[in-house]
Amino acid sequence: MVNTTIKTTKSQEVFAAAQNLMPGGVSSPVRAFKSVGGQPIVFERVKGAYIWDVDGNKYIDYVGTWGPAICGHAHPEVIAALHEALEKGTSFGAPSVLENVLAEMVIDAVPSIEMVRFVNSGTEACMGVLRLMRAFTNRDKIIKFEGCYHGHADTFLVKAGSGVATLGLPDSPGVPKAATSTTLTAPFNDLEAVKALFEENRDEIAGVILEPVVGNAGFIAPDAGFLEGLRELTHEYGALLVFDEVMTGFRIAYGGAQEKFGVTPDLTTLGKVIGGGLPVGAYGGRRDIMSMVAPAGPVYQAGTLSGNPLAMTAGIKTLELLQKPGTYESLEQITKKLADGLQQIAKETGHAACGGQISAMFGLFFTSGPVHNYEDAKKSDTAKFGRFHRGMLEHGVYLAPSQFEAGFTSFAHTEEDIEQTLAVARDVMSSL
Ligand code: HOZ
Repeated sequence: MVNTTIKTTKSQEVFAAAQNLMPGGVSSPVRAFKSVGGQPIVFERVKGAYIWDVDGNKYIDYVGTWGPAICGHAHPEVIAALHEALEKGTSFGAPSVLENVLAEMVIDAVPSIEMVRFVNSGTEACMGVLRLMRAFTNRDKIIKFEGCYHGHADTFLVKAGSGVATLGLPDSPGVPKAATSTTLTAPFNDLEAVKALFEENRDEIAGVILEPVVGNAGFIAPDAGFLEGLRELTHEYGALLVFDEVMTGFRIAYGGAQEKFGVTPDLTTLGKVIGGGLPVGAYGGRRDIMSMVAPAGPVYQAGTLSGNPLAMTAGIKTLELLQKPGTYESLEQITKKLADGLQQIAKETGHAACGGQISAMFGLFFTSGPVHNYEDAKKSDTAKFGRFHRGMLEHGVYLAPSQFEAGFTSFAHTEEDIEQTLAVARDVMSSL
């Protein structure tokens, strides 16, 4: 093996205590190791492409705090900007120049966005956009895709990905039937199924929401023509098209998946990268639709900490860093090396596997594939993924603890990090 097996005594002690204090010992279910076995490691600090646990072990990190850390953790320029902003206060609850700056950067970058509303998380962004799409169309039903995750608002907890898929939960107790009776679902990459739903529910569907590149059922790319087809269908049936780019925004390309694939939705949700590691979400889109949001219009949505100066500062600096020439080329190159390498090693060590990558987002399924949707993803050998995850962790590589999550790289990851990761993967896969 490339590295020695780690000791995680302190992590285990802290996590044991946490389980009496917080449900499952975590602040979000995806952080638990329920589907991969073992216990979460407890973090002490993060820097660049690395994390350190409370026992002093160092790991190469491919979770990147679930997406935001595209510049690497605690980038010195982000930290310096935050220090400066901190001196001016932690919360205003009032307009600031910083909001204008980040809003302009988002509007310039993301093709669909003419106006934007800042919130505090991806969940909030999707809740806001849901109300807006219903208000604008005066229709209640929506179409979402199996395995896509749009946060934990009631209406979206139907065949949801991420932690819901990882834990194999049925639709959540506590969600009133009325809240999900308007949620229609289709398999990802299946235009015929979407068309059938539109036919069966004529003039009732407000819009279609999707992750244009799925990250919450593992990494699943859109088939050629799928996004374009959704654009045509939504136009044909008078519905809105909404891209949930919480994961893909500023990651798949500076302008998100909509820039990469040349398909412009009506509305977009953002999060993760635009907060540079602080809590931020946003939704935006066509000016005529966004003008309905209060106080410009009647659609109510609010937030004490929305547009928070620290979060805006981290977001602005992160987007500035991403504008440096060559950033996305090098993210693509390094992530391709990793994703191709993992598939090749799986093949050479006799495992059925498939995967892929776009820019700084990647995945590996333990199934021969191809994986076009959540049903395909579920054919993965999740027990094998659990053993793979454990082996990688024990030798210094931190992957998302679920077969149904995408992996993330950053421009802090070096060729050497990738080579070390692949060397570990070869050893681990050889002994699976
Ligand atoms: N959306 C993320 C995972 N797919 C992470 C957010 C969470 O903690 O659920």
